[in-house]
Parts: sequence; structure tokens; C-alpha cells
Amino acid sequence: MCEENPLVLGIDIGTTSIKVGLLCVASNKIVAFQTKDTQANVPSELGHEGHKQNAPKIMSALHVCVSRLPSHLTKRVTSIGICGQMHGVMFWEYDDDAPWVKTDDSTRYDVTPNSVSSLYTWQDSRCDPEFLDSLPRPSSGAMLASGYGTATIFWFHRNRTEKLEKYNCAGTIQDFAVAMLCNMHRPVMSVQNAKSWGYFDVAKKQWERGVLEEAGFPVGLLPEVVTSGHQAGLLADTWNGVPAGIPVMAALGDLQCSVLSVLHHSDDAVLNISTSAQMAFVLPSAEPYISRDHNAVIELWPYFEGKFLAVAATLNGGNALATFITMLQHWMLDLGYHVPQSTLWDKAIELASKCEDSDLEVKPTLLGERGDPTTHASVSNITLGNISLGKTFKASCVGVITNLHRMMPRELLLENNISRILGTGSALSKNKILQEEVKMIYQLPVVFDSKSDAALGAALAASKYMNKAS
Ligand SMILES: *[C@@H]1O[C@H](CO)[C@@H](O)[C@H](O)[C@H]1NC(C)=O
Ligand SMILES: *[C@@H]1O[C@H](CO)[C@@H](O)[C@H](O)[C@H]1NC(C)=O
Ligand SMILES: *[C@@H]1O[C@H](CO)[C@@H](O)[C@H](O)[C@H]1NC(C)=O
Ligand SMILES: CC(=O)N[C@H]1CO[C@H](CO)[C@@H](O)[C@@H]1O
Ligand SMILES: CC(=O)N[C@H]1CO[C@H](CO)[C@@H](O)[C@@H]1O
Repeated sequence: MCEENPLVLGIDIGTTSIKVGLLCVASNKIVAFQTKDTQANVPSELGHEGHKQNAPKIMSALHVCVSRLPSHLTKRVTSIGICGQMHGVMFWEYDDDAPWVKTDDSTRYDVTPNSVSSLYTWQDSRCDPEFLDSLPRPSSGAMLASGYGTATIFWFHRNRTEKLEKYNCAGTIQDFAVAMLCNMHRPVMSVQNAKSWGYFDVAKKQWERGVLEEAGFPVGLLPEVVTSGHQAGLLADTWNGVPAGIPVMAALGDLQCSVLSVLHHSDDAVLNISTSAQMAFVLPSAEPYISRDHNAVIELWPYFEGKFLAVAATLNGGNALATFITMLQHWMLDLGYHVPQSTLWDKAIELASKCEDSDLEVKPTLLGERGDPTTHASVSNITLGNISLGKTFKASCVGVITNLHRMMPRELLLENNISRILGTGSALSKNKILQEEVKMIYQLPVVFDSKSDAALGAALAASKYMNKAS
């Protein structure tokens, strides 16, 4: 299958690793795949408040990944789709000289370290609540948090003005990669990544320039925004066998590409529980979609073909349960026993599966939530008969799903004609208690065998949507 047929190169530039895949358009299958850890974290002068990565190192890991794809396949690539970690920002200077140079053997570009800043990722927490409060309110109601590109730029503008003045371009790391591959003077940014920076009006598809200008924001650094599926440029040179001149799509968000890789029907919703947890479904437009009586906590993200993703996202997913297990392990250690975590997981799940439902109530929000960083976890309705390990663990699992259900209730899914849930994510696939609770609480059919892959999603997006953007 797929001999001679065209291939699409999909790339995902994640927080810890690069993933690349070659998609056979005829069969919709990945025919070659490579991944590499970037190991690009660098210490910040701000200590634990800063979260920086070395951009040249990330690009070098990208080259290594692509160079490991078989050359008889890379020469058949006809287009490139790229996505990556959202929210983050990096700066670079492209004046007379490009901030990248072609190596002598002409297989790759090297980034000139002095011409680029670090990548300040979504995990950067330099913008404390007080600083965020000092910023103007986005008029579209868009969310703003530390680690969001525009908040980080505000911070540099106020605290490190001289540093910002060295650069004339800004973008996410995936926007930088596209600019480099196409040798573009100025980057372009898709609506997907623009939304992740804050101060972006998703309905109007434009930056909130007025609000930003008034607050003295360096608006010259805002990239031109394009629709999802827009062709950013052409591959400037042959790249590890990938032919020069093929179209490269403006970079997308990893959220949208992950969802695209598993969501094939408009009446399915995707539930993803790994460290954190999200639930998402596709909306035809940004127009009213929630009857006002729900307390739903939903964000609208630009998706493809002018559609939107309604997303409920909580920071308290698998890590809330992992914290419970770690606590248990530490209590055991304090008592003089070492029990491996894997044993504790197995035992907790086994005990919980034998328990009746109890009234013990666990609110699992111990990591706070994006819009409410100071919220904590709690356990309530404790009775004498309901404090066994099994019941406590089960109540914690119920708590995780109940918290998500509060943000995206069943009624909201039904109103939007969602009739099935696709479950993905490591924390969900390993934990049958969680799986049972999803079925119990949502009362909808759930399938648990989906596996998302943002690199596949980026390739699919390039093959389905490039130049068909609306
Ligand atoms: C699920 O979450 C993991 C970890 O955050 C992420 O890598 C993956 O892309 C997500 N999948 C979907 C479908 O959102
Ligand atoms: C607390 O427990 C009682 C019975 O023990 C039950 O009737 C009540 O609904 C519980 N409350 C919550 C919030 O679970
Ligand atoms: C759901 O389906 C019904 C019946 O097909 C239709 O009338 C309604 O507009 C749909 N609602 C949404 C939000 O798509
Ligand atoms: C580290 C640092 O310089 N932080 C300052 C940035 O600017 C805000 C006000 O604009 C100060 O409150 C911070 O202390
Ligand atoms: C509401 C509830 O969970 N009640 C249980 C508390 O524990 C006792 C003893 O295990 C059970 O009999 C109750 O059903």
C-alpha cells in the first residue's frame, strides 16, 4: 500500500519532545515515525518562576528527527504540517541577515544563537496574579494567564525593555520553525496559536490591538494572523531529502491537532485524561451554544474550516490521583514500609472496584484551576463507615470526573447533539475506576481505545485543509 503515493510530513514540537510522522494520504496511515526528547530546558535567572527552553536545541532535535526518516520516503513528501506547544513565545531578529544559516552539506538550517531569545513556555509563572491584575482586561473576555505570549511580552516590555529592543519578530516555537523552513522575513501565526496568546478575539479573528496599544504594548511584535489551513510559504531548500518548493502550512496548536487525530464524527466528544484533563467537542460557529442556565466553564478555540472547539480544561486530572498515591506511599514510608507506587495503584484500583458507592465527597482541585489558582482540594461528608482505602480512592476518582462534569455537563453535550465520548490519555486508559465513573456520570456510550497523536493531526490538517481555509 502507498508505494508511489504522495506523503505529508507532520511535525509536533512538544514541551518535552519532537514527534514527526509521514502520512500516506491515500490510506490515511502513518508510514514512518520518529521522536526525540528535546532536553531543551534551561535555568531561568528568575529561578523557579521562569520556564525557558533553548530554541536552537529544539530546532536541532527537529532536524535529527527528520533526518532519521527514510530518504526514499522523504523525497515523496508533497506538503508539511506543523503544530506545537501553545501559549509560549520567543523573539528573534531578522533584519538584513536571517537568524538561521544553511549548513555546508545543505541538509539543514542552524539557528544563530545570538539572533534569537529563549522560548518562554506555557509553564512560565513570572506573571504573578498582581502583575496580571495590572494588565488591561481583554475586551473579548479572552482568558489570560502567566505563560501566555502576550502576558510574557507585557512583562518583558515593563521589566526588560532593552532585551525586547534587540528583536523585531515574535511567535511560538512552531511559528519560528515555519519561518525558518520557508525563510520568511516575518512570521505568520494561525488563529489557533493566536488564541493561545491571549488578547485575541476568536469571533473576529483579530488581535485586540486597541486595548493593547492603549496599554503601551509593543504591537509591532504581533505576527500577522491567518486562518487554520493557510499556506505560510514554500520550503526554501531541500531539507533532509524533502524537496524544496513544497507548501508549508502556517503552524497550528497541538490541542487542535490532537483532537483532529481522533475525532472523526461531529457527534463525538473527546475526553483526555493524562496529567491534566480536557473534554472537547466541535461547534459549527462561535454563536450561542450553551443555554445560560448551566454553570459550564468552557473556552472556545478556533478549529478548522471556521469551526470551533468547545473545551473544558482542568489542571486536576491524573495528577490529582497520582498525588493521592504518592501521599499514601509517603505515609507508609513514615511508618517504616516501602511500597512501590505500582503496587499501590494496583491495590487501590482493586479495592475501589469492590466498593459500593459511598457518600464520601472528594473535591480534587489541589492544583488550583487556570481561572482560579487559589482554589484547593477538600474531603467532606466523612462518616465512620466510609473511610476505607478503597472508598477513599474511589471517591477521588468520582471527584475528578465530577469536577470535569461541572465544567462540561451532560446536558450541554446533549444540547449539542453529542452522543458518544471518545476516551483518551494514559491516566484514563490505565484506570478502570475512572472509566466506570465516566460512563456513570455522563450516561453516554464511551469508547476507550482512541490514541491521539498531534503529529498525525498536523499531517491530516495539511492534507485536508491547506488552501481550503475559510
Ligand atoms: C491529551 O493530553 C496529552 C498530555 O497533555 C497530550 O499530549 C495529548 O495531545 C492530548 N490529547 C488530546 C486528544 O487532547
Ligand atoms: C452526605 O451524606 C449523606 C448521608 O450520609 C447524604 O444524604 C448526603 O447526600 C451526602 N452529601 C453529599 C454532598 O454527598
Ligand atoms: C441537533 O439536532 C437537531 C435535530 O437534528 C437539530 O435541530 C439541532 O439544530 C442540532 N443542534 C445543534 C447544536 O447542532
Ligand atoms: C523581576 C522583576 O523585575 N519584576 C517586576 C516586573 O515589573 C512589575 C511591575 O511592572 C514589578 O512588580 C515586578 O517586581
Ligand atoms: C452512605 C454510605 O456510604 N453509607 C455507608 C457507610 O459505611 C457503612 C459501613 O461500611 C455502609 O453500610 C453504608 O452503606
